[in-house]
Amino acid sequence: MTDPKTFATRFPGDFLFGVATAAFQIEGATKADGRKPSIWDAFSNMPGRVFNRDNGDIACDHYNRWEEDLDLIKDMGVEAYRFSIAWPRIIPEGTGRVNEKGLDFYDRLIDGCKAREIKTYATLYHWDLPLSLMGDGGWTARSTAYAFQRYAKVVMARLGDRLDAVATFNEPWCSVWLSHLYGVHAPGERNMEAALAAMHTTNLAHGLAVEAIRHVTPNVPVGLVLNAHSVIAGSETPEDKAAAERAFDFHNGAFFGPVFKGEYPASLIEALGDKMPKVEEGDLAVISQKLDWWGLNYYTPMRVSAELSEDAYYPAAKFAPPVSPAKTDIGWEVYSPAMKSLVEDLYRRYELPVCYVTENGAAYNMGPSAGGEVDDQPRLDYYVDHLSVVADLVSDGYPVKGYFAWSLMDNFEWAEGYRMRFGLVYVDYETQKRTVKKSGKWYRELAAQFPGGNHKPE
Ligand code: IFM
Repeated sequence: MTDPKTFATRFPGDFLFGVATAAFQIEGATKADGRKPSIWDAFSNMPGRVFNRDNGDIACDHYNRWEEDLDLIKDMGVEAYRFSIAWPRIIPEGTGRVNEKGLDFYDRLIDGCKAREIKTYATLYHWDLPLSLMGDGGWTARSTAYAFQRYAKVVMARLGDRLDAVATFNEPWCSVWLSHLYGVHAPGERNMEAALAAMHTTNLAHGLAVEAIRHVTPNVPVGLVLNAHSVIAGSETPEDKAAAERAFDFHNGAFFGPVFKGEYPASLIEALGDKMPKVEEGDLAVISQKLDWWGLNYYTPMRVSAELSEDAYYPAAKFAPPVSPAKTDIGWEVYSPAMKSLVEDLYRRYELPVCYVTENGAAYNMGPSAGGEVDDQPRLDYYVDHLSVVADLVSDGYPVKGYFAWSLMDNFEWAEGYRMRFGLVYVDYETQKRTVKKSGKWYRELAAQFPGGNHKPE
């Protein structure tokens, strides 16, 4: 086994190690203290959308067990906790009435982190749009961007003084393409025009929120978390290479372009411009305000080849077979070199600020043995493999400042329900017992090497 103490020497002393979660995936208590439904409550209660018709009603019961969970984080020795704030707890109908009890919960959580000397990295939107906003069209409606700006303002005014960093959105690729084009995530739409509208509203909402955050809490570093895709051509043919470039524009450029360059990719505009919503004057300037940091969520590469059929629609790219035989239980190829080339490519293409790896991890579903131990060696290997890439990036001079493992504990894995387990900590959903897995113990030893972490030097 890779010795965590030796491994730690590959990172600078001020490198930040953390763990990440998201509200809907762990909190449960979906009806408590004035929370109203989100699009994920509705989606998961619809037959055929989520495996086993699992929902977020109880999840990890973190809403009630947050103190125990913060103790777990403290015990893991990490310096920071990345969590998300649930919009439907704060402004239950999306617009209008502010729910103080919802804010109180995050007040307690953040104070709990501070009391344990754990840094707070909050995300404002991790996919739980208040269901009421669907009445106006959800993310396809421009008005949702302004509702989000107000929500950002409310959150920052109450909680911002104790946040170490804030992200506007988590993985717009998922809440836009996966949710409005591929129909896999809520609200389950499959329509290019709707998806393009969601894309622009989301980008605009990000920019408007940055404005609001800077106005209310100018000292809180603000960023955006993107699941950038490492798009790799399935072969060296010019057709496959061109397909990979189009796929890059579609999957990455739709977000990186407006945010970091103030423009949508030319190939996207050329192919889909007639289906795009109106981009109003000034929108791109709002969207492209300079950020303090950005977050990379990386799991697996995206291999593509050209879709040559006559009626193929943009980006006319289909998935190509994996190269590495190793797969996680969710079926994702394990291939860490793609993480390195992705970061290099992104810094070549865009002017990016400092980066945190805000998510990385693997689904392996093994549970406790008779003795109660969870031996998840493949997850541990995945972490070593990918953290090794992060260490190489840092020594090559890329400004990667920290790493958050996804996830602290097993949780509601969206359309996969509870069957896919990404945690460093095993959750028994019957009893809500938490058991630190072998990978969690290893991560704890790694994090403990960092004097900047919550383990103070003797
Ligand atoms: O569980 C998700 C998380 O909510 C967002 N990033 C990817 C993870 C694994 O699928």
